[in-house]
Amino acid sequence: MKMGFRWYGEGNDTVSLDQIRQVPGVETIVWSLHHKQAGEAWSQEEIDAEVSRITTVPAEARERGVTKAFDAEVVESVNVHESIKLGRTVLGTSRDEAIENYVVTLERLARAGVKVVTYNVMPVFDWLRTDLWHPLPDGSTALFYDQGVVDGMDPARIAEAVLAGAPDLTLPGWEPERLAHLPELAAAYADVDHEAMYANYAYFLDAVVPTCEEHDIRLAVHPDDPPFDLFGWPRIVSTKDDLARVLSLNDSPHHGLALCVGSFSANPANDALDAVRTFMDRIHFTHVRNIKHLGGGTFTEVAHRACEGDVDTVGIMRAYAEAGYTGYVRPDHGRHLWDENTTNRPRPGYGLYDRALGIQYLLGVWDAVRAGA
Ligand code: DNO
Ligand code: MN
Repeated sequence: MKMGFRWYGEGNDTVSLDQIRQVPGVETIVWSLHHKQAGEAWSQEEIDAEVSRITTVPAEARERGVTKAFDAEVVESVNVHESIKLGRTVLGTSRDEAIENYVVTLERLARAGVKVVTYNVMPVFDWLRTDLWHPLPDGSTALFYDQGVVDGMDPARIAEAVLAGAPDLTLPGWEPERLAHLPELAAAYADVDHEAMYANYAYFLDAVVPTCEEHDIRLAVHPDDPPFDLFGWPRIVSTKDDLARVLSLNDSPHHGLALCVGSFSANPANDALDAVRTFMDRIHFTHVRNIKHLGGGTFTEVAHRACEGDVDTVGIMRAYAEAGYTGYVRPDHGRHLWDENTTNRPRPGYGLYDRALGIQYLLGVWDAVRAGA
């Protein structure tokens, strides 16, 4: 297993590589070119520059005795253009053009030493929360999902409000640029059901997996977050049956999962530990974090420790350790601690402290099991 830490890049993240270097156990920086739009090909120059930023130990650190560099083996994410999910031309891009650029990007990433590429196939939006700074009783804040708020949400009206300049409504994946396209996307999704989504996804896999095999780079799909349909748009990576079907779309071991146990557990009917055990040999990357159900579909993110929430993070790490898992893991989101939400305002879920604590907890379980305790 290799422990990773997501980093949004120089000037784009409140956390620095030097700070991450002080978190024991981190080997892999999970990165992306966050300015790239879905459907665009990434240039070799930009890829190489970012990889070298991550993998070079600065001179001061070398002088202090740092010998081991981070690797840049995991990318999260190369986003899949809506035309691919819809199986038709949308926003001026055909799916074949978008796929061609995806293939080129994979080849270039492989050339730079990347081993795993994460993505998701959620329609229109990535993960959804209703409060990014929800206060917890201990004074920290966490990402929070209130089903009641979502039930009353009309994306079309939110799009209008955000485009008219209401910044408070901007959630992850709800950037004004994307919301500007909402009417066109909503109309396109009106004709696409779950079956069509699976067929379009299979078409994509057939087109990209041969490149993955040739260049030995593995694809890892992140489950839907939350794992159920939203706003009437079809989600197809939500349940255990979905994961099995997704994997059966293409038998190549280069097509696998970025099993996010926090996202998956947001549906109380899902059993993340069971999914880890079932799909172990196709899990290339995993996010281990905890959430707590509050009833009626509402949940909050909590600390990584198993007893803090409803995800059996101990059982999950033990399952990975017992299987001798050789893939990548990261703590995913954390709470915002010690006033970091008011002082340096990290990206929601991506502060320094709680992810560092989470890593120590996860590695503690891993080390104990591996030591035969
Ligand atoms: C949520 C996060 C996601 C993830 C993307 C992968 O749990 O891990 O934002 O990065 O969905 O494409
Ligand atoms: Mn995740």
